[in-house]
Amino acid sequence: MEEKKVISKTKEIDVRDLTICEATAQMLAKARRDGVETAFDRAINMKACPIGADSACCKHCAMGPCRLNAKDPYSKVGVCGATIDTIMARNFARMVASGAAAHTDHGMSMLDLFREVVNGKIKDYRIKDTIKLEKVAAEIGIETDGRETKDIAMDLYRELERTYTQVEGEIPFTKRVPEKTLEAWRKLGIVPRGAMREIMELMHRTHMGVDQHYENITKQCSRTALADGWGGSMVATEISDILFGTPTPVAADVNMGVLKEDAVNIIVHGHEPNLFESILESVNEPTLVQAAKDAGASGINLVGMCCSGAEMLSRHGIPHAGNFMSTEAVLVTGAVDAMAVDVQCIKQGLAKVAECYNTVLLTTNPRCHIEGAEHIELHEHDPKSCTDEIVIKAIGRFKNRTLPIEIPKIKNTGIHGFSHEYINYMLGGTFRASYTPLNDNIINGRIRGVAGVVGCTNPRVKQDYVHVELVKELIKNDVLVLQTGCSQISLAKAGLLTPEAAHLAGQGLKEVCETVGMPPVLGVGSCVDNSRILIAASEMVRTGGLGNSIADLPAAGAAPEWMSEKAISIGHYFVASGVYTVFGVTFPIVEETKFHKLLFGGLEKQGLGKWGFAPDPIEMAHLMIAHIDKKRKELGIDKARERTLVDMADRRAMEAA
Ligand code: BF8
Ligand code: SF4
Repeated sequence: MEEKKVISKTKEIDVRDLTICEATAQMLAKARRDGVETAFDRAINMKACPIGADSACCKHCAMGPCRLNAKDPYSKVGVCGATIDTIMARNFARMVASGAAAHTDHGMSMLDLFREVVNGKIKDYRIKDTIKLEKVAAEIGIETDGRETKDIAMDLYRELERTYTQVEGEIPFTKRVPEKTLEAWRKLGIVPRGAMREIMELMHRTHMGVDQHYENITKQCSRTALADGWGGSMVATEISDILFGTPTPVAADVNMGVLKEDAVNIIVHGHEPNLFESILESVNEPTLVQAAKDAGASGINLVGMCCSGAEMLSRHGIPHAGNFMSTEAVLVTGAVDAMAVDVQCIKQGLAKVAECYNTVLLTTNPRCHIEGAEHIELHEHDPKSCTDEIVIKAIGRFKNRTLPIEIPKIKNTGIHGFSHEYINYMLGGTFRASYTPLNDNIINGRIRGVAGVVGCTNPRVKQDYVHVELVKELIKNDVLVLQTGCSQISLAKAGLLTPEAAHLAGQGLKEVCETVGMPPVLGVGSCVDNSRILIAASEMVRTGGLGNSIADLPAAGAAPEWMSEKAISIGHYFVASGVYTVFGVTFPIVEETKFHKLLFGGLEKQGLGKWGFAPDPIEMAHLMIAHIDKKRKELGIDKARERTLVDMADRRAMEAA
């Protein structure tokens, strides 16, 4: 009885109130007709716990769990005496620890693979980008002149391993951090030693009865988050580029219309590029292509989702079917013959939906098994045995398709793959690749500032809506937007990752986009590729004219529809790097507490950035723009913008006359 009531309540809500993604809405409507439940339904039926939402509870020991009163936060303490600030800081720190662990473990897997490729034990992958290999090696002080690639690569491996295992000292990529930023970290004692050590220490300090000063906990929190951004995530990005190629702009299709009714459709969803790279070889294997044809298919159609999808989109122009909140909906098409997953952001609910539509759901990574899904492990020494098997299973499912298929006929073409190297080249030209033109256009005011808009989609808000409205408002106000992860896919579906979208930008940004032929919104890749934004920010500081630290830049960040602990870790490493970072949806904190004041203001006074929160996209945009304007004023370049915009208006008026 209870269950019936619950389902009818879900049905009252129009699918168009759940998402602005037309394809997802169409599939949610079909799911309802088919009696299939998704995370959207569960989010409606499961009210978020209000105490947890405020982070006002603790279950770190068996004297509790303890609940404090968010309305009167200082009226109570936990059984051990822990205050609201201690409890919130510990909870927040553990989100950072988990998010940082996810990125750094992913990075370490890439580094393991790199080592085995370099020493010749793995033969299915190879070093694809030797130029990048040498560049990264040189940047962290490895001699490259006249040396064999293999020797440079082995030294690079040994050096980068310190990112994880080093117990004392500073992680290698701190060499990329602008001096003044690094100085602030050193003063605060938050330069990461090694990720393993930082995460371990953070878990220790948040244990019952250890660190009970929110400021001290926050320090270790920053140190751990920095070990993610300038450590694990950066290693994942750089090693993936070295092994699989550095992205350059490529036109590619996004949305569910990339599925083909007459082909064997395989989706890869997850985060590590190795599974996807190998399956790309498998789907081109002549014997497997023939097997698909023998089964009556026109061919094999490989598409991506979420972050591994975003990496393949950037590197190879592989089509992308959608972001996090579309992973169940895409199965409702009935057209997906197999979905192969590895790690992170893989909803357990996929197993049930896959079962309803006879889709083969396969896990491939030893870290991630799902009850009800078949596990075929990917061994990097012989990856093809796993990926060939996935293709064979998909062909088998194609042959036995019995259910009707409905594929939303929506496809959006956009340009993806703006690595930090390419941004450099695009703006500076082949012979004088540099960030100078970007800085010049910021200084003269055509570009007001730069924003990173990143992160998840979350069924607690209308899918894609906050991302799209936020980005539109930013570019309208001449803010150049860099994007990663699920957010990039939201905007790609909205058609903003095209040079033509320049007409939505303000006059100044529009002029720059039209001159260079670039979109006002640049897709830079997956979530670990947020490290590219850090590198771009450092380059901007180094190029000159925009201050001495990342905190001086007219820049801001946002994750408007975030949901994961990884997003919190990313948010915090941006904040610790000096960036004003605004989150939407909800924030795990009680406002006006000491911990809240520290995150939302105190850290900035220490030379770092600060957190912000606004669920409304327009309000969020204007918080970011106000910050950018404040930075322009501090840099003394606020007047230049007014002059430039007046100049442009004059010129336009003259042209029109
Ligand atoms: O790392 S944006 S929903 S897929 S956590 Fe996950 Fe969020 Fe998507 Fe990639 Ni990032
Ligand atoms: Fe309660 Fe303290 Fe135990 Fe947390 S650590 S559950 S606040 S007694």
